[in-house]
Amino acid sequence: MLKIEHLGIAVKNIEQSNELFTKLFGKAPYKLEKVESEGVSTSFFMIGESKIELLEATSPDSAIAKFIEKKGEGIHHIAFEVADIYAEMERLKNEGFTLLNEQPKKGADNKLICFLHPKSSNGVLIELCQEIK
Ligand code: CMX
Repeated sequence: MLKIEHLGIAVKNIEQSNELFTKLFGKAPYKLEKVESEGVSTSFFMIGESKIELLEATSPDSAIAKFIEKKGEGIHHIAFEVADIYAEMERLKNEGFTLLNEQPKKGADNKLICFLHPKSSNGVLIELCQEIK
């Protein structure tokens, strides 16, 4: 793994949270993007070299809706940038981690992504991501 690419935060209302986090960071999000396949509306803030992603559910069966219902708003996942997502998925599978998708999916912010089940990583939802070139 190369670095933490972003932290994902689940929010109930992304418009209100964009205002809140714009005040917190002193700058606006650089990108707003809906990812229909994941049932989320997202925004991305760049803080130095680090990114924060806010996620609001766009449907009641989205992972974010379920998360907020169960745990409330808060940190949802940690995403790590990898050089070769296929190789890293194979490596982690062989190490005993549970991959939530067998093939990389297209995620927000121009990335190929794969999630690891939080039950196989001490209760933390991990995302692998690789920039689509
Ligand atoms: N972090 C830590 N634990 C989590 C979690 C999260 N983000 N989401 C769910 N869990 C926990 C649940 O609380 C539950 O724990 P308990 O068994 O102790 O109650 C456990 O994981 C399993 O939950 P579940 O009810 O069996 O499964 P869910 O339907 O809640 O699904 C998960 C959980 C991780 C499999 C699902 O959310 C998933 O597939 N996530 C990957 C995709 C995703 O998160 N997409 C949205 C973001 C997209 C983007 O970044 O663009």
